[in-house]
Order: sequence, then structure tokens, then C-alpha cells
Amino acid sequence: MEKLIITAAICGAEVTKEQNPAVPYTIEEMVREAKSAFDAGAAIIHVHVRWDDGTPTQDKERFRVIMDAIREACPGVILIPSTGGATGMTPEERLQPTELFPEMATLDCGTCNFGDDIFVNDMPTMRAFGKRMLENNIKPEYECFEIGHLDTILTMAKKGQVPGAPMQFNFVLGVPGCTPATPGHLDYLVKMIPAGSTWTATGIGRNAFTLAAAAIAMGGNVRVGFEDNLNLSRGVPAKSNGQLVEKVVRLARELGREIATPDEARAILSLNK
Ligand code: KMH
Ligand code: ZN
Repeated sequence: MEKLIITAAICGAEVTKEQNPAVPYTIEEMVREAKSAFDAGAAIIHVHVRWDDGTPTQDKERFRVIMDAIREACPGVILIPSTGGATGMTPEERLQPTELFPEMATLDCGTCNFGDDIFVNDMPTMRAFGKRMLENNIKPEYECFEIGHLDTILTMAKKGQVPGAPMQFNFVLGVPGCTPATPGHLDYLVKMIPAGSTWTATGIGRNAFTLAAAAIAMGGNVRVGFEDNLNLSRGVPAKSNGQLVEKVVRLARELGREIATPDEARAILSLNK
């Protein structure tokens, strides 16, 4: 099996310091959390940004400052800025980090319920995001919350509307209102992807580590972090993103998977920048 690529989603757009005081908002806090995850074994940091009061933003300059600061603290790390942002943001707002020409960025593959909200990714939005990533030579991480999302993006890739093979998928399972985080659902999705693709599993909430263990055993990659899960185990808040990554590293060691460095992850993901 390939080495395991661990992504840390250190911040997200929805979680708050009231839920876990270690959730980062400021530049210094973002660097602290990124470094804790990187030092623990994360090759990739998935980046959302906030203003200092915790308000989510897609402001290009905020992304620039935070991504530069993370790169300095975590040499060689792969950054995947979010183009999902927070529910209710416009597509133009959400696209701003692509103007910084990152090597990767997320591309969300369809509309879905998101707790009490609706996360809107209609076809015109997805075509615009695909066009931007083709123009700016950005490899998308295709975020699929539902089975239909995967089918949609595979069809768009066939039509040349989004970057094609080799594609990287992130199966984000367990968002309230979407496909649950079970190994069975993950297995179904993985069987649908084209040969030569790579994939990551993200379990939201209490099933985060069950899904991580399944992904490690199946030969996929894992995302953890405060965006997805605030606890190390039931009722035990994680003190840092690093602690969540450390738990994945322990599971991987037990199951015989080695951890990929950022450059090994670049080779596995066929990154060309
Ligand atoms: N915050 C969610 C509404 C992404 O990063 O691309 C969307 C999200 C997906 O987090
Ligand atoms: Zn995200």
C-alpha cells in the first residue's frame, strides 16, 4: 500500500471557541494549530480563515497572510484552501483564494443540506469553479458529501468542465443531512472512482476515527481536524489539531501504514507545481 497522507482541517468555518477553546481564529492561532498538526505527521493543511473575532471570511489577503505564515512554520507543507467557505457566501466570494494560485483547492461537488443550512453548489457554480481551476492550474480536491456528488463530478470531468485524471476525491461523510460516516458508504463510493484516482475519507463528528481506521485499512487517506471533530474520544476535547493527527498516526502504525511526507504526498497526488 502507498504511504498514508494525513490532512488536517484545522479551523473550518462553523466550529467555535465556545465548543473548544483551541479552535484557531487569529493568525498566530492558525500557525500554532497548523504546526501542531504538521509536527504530528500531517502532510496537508486544509485552510479556512476567520477574522480575529471568529467570523469566517474568504478574503484573499487574509488567506495570503495566513498561508504564507503557515508555509514559514511548516516547510514544504501542502495547503488546500477552501473554496467552500461558509454556507450563504456567494461563488465570487468563495473563489478568492484561487487568485493566489495554490497547488490545490477544494471543489465542492453538489448542493446539500448542511445541518439547518443549505450548502449551495449548483451546476453553474461548479462549472465556474472548474473553469477557474483549469485556468489557474490548480488541482481540485473534489469534496463529495453524497453519492450523487461523485456521479456529477465524474460526468463534468468527462466533459472537460473540471480538471480530470488523476482526480483526488475527499469523501466527507457524516454531515447532518448527508450520507452517514460508515465504512459501508465509504466502500460504495470508493468502488465508483476511476482507476488511478486517489481518495481521502473525512468522518464528521463521533465517527471520525472509525472512518479513519476504515480508510487506513482500505488503502485511502485520512482527514481529521477541528473542522470535522473537536474530540479525541467521546467527551474528551482535543487540546490541539496535533492530538487528532497523533491518533491517526497511532492507528496507522497499528495497521502497518507508513506516513507520507509532504513531498511523498505530492508524488502520490501527481502534483505538478
Ligand atoms: N464549510 C462548509 C459549508 C470546503 O472546504 O470546500 C463547506 C466546506 C467545504 O467546508
Ligand atoms: Zn472545508
